[in-house]
Amino acid sequence: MARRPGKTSDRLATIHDQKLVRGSGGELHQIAEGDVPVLTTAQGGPVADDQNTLKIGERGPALIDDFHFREKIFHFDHERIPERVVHARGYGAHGFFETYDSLAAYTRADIFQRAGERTPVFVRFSTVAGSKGSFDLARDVRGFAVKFYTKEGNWDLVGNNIPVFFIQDAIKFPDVIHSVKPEPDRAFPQAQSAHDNFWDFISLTPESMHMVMWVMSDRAIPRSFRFMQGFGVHTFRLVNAKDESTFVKFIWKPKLGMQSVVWNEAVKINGADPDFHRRDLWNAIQSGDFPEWELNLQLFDQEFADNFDFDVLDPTKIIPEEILPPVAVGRLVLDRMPDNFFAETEQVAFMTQNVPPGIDFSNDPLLQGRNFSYLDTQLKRLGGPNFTHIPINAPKCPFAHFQQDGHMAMRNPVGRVNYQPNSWNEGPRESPQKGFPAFADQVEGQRARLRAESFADHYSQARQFFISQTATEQRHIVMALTFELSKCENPVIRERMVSHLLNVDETLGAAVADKLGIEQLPEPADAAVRPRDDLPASPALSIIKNGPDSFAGRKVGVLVSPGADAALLKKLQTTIEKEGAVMEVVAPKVGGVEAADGSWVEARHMIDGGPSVLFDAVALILTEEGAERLTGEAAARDFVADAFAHCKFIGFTSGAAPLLQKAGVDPEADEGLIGLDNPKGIASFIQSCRRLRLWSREMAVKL
Ligand code: HDD
Repeated sequence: MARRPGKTSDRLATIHDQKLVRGSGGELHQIAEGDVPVLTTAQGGPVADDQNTLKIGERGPALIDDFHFREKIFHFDHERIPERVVHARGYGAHGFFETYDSLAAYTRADIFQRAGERTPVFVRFSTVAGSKGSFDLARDVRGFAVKFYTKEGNWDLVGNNIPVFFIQDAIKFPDVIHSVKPEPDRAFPQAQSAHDNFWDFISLTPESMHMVMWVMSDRAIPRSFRFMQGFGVHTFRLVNAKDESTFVKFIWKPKLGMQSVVWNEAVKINGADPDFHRRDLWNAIQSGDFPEWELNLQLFDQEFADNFDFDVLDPTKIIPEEILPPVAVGRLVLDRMPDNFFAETEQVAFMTQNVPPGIDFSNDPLLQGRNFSYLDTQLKRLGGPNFTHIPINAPKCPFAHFQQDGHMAMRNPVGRVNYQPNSWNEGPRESPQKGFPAFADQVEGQRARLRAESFADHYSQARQFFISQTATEQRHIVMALTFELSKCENPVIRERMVSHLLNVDETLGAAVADKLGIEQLPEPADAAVRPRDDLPASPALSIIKNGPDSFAGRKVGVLVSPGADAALLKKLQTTIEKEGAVMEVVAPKVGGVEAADGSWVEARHMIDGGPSVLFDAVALILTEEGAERLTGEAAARDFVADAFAHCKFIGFTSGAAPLLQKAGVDPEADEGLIGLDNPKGIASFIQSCRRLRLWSREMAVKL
């Protein structure tokens, strides 16, 4: 029955007299004097009753002079702002960048002048295609945008976790994005590139082939933001105090090493925990396990650029690390979550054109187009030209200008003068010494809409990427392409894609064609430049070849049953934590289980809510009776079967045998199944976990 309060004035008197406050469910709590601030309107007026609109009598009608109601609903109605047209789903954190050594020889940028200098940063990670409410484990590029609040203004390095891009010229950006987003008539699929429009555009855009290799690789399904690289993509310039320029590419390398999940796992994670990446970053930072990346620079001069196989202005090309080794120049540490998601992560405005003196652009046509787009989009998204007044976007150094007025102006020039030059000797003046000079590049040429011939080779580096992968990673690329193209209804698109893949690598093209049931291989696509097959493999491009050899930052899920061995569990936990990893207990019921010694084992998850896809490795600490009982639960069988199929290391007590058997897992199947009963069991389990996955199992499980 609905609550029927008495006369409002009576009820409030009661609340005030007794120092009571209403909880969100309407319940009353006693409070100490001065504990709770009075609820007010946005105008600051104290609110007497926030539970009932103003009415005539008890049963209405409602009255329009209820200004509190009107203001509250008005504000609620306008809570949403347009989501980002790309990279809508993202998650941010605060931290700092620490410069290792002075880079004064290369750049005059203040941030790089002093060893040990710390600069505050805000970083936002994102997916590209999905809307704000989409799931984290979509196969997609991840944004890696860093705002450095330097002493010379904000520097935004707006990068991705992939060092190349789909297109060479910014004019094609709306097309590539339209093609990947939900198709306009049916408004699906959400956060997926597996549909006709995307592959239609891609197969008609050969310059995207290198990027396609990366997006179909495991890079596009990272295990965590903490385990992925970041890239500035374009060639930029560093400019020193003598106005000498050095070209530079920016690369972020995670201290915890790279790691990805497998596709079957990604699909299940999206169901089990759509916020998997957010939660991971939140948990890591809140528990003091601060993620770190090193900023690496690839520095080169004009002579290197002239002699390199490809055009350094072409954003579909990399410079292999083996040719130009990156140099670590500083570290990025994320150590604080925002206080409020909307105020900071949602309202943060990254812009490629935000560079301090000493960092400058190249003529990469993608970068030049971006330098227009990012400012433009903020006007739409944040509603006016004063988005730099929002604290997350405001510089943290002193600033002074004559920009004034406009929507939501928080700061306006003080005094009489709002222009310069002026004869009142007021206000800021430009400084040729300190200001951003723009590098004095010599340019000449005819005005034309042209694509440089030096941008014409679309396949050679795609091939180099493919041959640099381990057999496991190559298999994942074949499976990803097969899955994605299988979702295309139009067979012409599939064949057209295969014709490109044949130019990348014949075995790749043939393998995908075979899985797609294409019996007659198409001719390789026409290529403006003959694809090269002499580029050597670049081991730096493989995730698996560059494993961290550490289990730090990872997570073990331990399935327990009533009567579990508490001492063994404790020892396992201590060993896992010593490794810098985390253990979470999964139990048949909410709450936990009583161990054999009568102690209570607290569980973080109940089996249905804690599938093994949420963990990097699993352990089964079960009694035989407990395992028998779990054989009847699909979630428990899947816990084991999935962990095995996803090539995870599985530690188990002998009591777990019935569950292993029911899940179709032979405890002797391979070295990834490790008995925990023997004295060295736990040590050897953790040692194995450092390999992250037992990839040799994959052929046996044929995921
Ligand atoms: Fe972009 C957002 C990265 C090409 C236009 N982009 C955006 C974000 C990232 C990137 C990480 C999210 C920033 C955030 O977290 O708020 N974009 C890239 C990279 C590219 C790239 C690495 C190629 C090397 N982008 C690109 C082009 C254009 C844009 C060619 C347009 C010509 N990007 C935008 C945008 C967005 C954006 C429309 C949407 C929201 C925003 O800017 O603030 O302006």
